[in-house]
Amino acid sequence: MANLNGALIGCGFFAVNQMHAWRDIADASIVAICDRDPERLRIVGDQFGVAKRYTDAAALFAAETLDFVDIATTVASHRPLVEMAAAHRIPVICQKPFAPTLADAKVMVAACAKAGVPLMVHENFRWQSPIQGVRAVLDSGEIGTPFFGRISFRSAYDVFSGQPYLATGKRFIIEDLGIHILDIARFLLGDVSSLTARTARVNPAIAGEDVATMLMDHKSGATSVVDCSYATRLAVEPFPETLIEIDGSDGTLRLAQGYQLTVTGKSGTTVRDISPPLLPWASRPWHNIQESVLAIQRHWVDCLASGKEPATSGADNLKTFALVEAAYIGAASRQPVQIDDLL
Ligand code: NAD
Ligand code: 89Y
Repeated sequence: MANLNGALIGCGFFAVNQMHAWRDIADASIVAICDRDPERLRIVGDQFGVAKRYTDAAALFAAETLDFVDIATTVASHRPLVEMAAAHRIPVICQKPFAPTLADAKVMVAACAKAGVPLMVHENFRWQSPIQGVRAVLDSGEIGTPFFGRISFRSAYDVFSGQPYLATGKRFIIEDLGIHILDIARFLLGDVSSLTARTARVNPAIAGEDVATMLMDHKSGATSVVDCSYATRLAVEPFPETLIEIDGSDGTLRLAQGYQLTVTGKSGTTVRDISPPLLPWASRPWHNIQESVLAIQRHWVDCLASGKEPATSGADNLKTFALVEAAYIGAASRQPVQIDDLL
């Protein structure tokens, strides 16, 4: 496969993981980087040996010949940057949350479709190997047809020290973290027809909600509970593990803390440790997320080479984003929200 030349826009806290992962992918290179903060540009450029550096994305697009662009800025800049990529007909990856609102997200997906450029949202949690392991059990038919799921992320990890902006937004856990857990629910149990939500703010030092509980009807007939909290102190801090319970017509699976997967199904009970690998550049407890960054970026390169649509394409992500929007609407109204009415 020919080497793909990419550029990274946004050289902040999380982009460092993306840069490490790009270095591990033989068929792609980051040839230019951009950040409006010259200090971040210097740090990431020096760490990864990238000479071409821009403080202005428009200048980057004007000067470089690119096979793709990887947008790792925070949400406010996603729409203008994705639209800029579409205008230059450059395939684009964009970090989650894809947009500030579902209306913006729809416009961004339409702009890329009109320009004929591939668009993938960096929705990486479903690429974590333990989550892929759960999907493989469902695909094997061992537990039959799922009728119930609980996808749970409860923690008191201090995410604000690395990402201070998370403490200041009116929206917090659903938009930032719940978006991943809702996407995992879709990945495992299929698309959703309706959602009921309740939220709370426990930490008085932040502006948004840090607890969210969502009940969903899936189009498959399954029911799920997605529950997220950054106000839950436990004996052993589980960050950033997603815990999963799925009951099926022929058995059950449980992904418990410590990446222990118990499957009781047609052939009896098995217990396996499906811990993610610790990549050479990764560090605990983030290694689970870091491994998924490599997996999703590899998937992008495969998709560009084969012309396949990415699993978390912009169009796919609208269905996850609609769940985020529905959760905020439903938490405010205390009424169930029909998802197809939003799409
Ligand atoms: P950050 O604030 O540390 O970094 C963002 C960088 O983008 C900053 O250096 C900023 O100067 C730069 N930037 C902003 N607007 C720009 C523009 N228009 N042009 C050029 N540079 C610009 O933020 P972060 O914590 O790295 O988060 C970035 C994104 O990654 C967020 O959307 C966040 O939700 C997401 N994130 C994803 C995961 C995941 O697992 N997928 C984990 C953490 C963060
Ligand atoms: O920003 C969030 C994400 O996407 O994964 C975990 C996180 O860093 C903090 O909630």
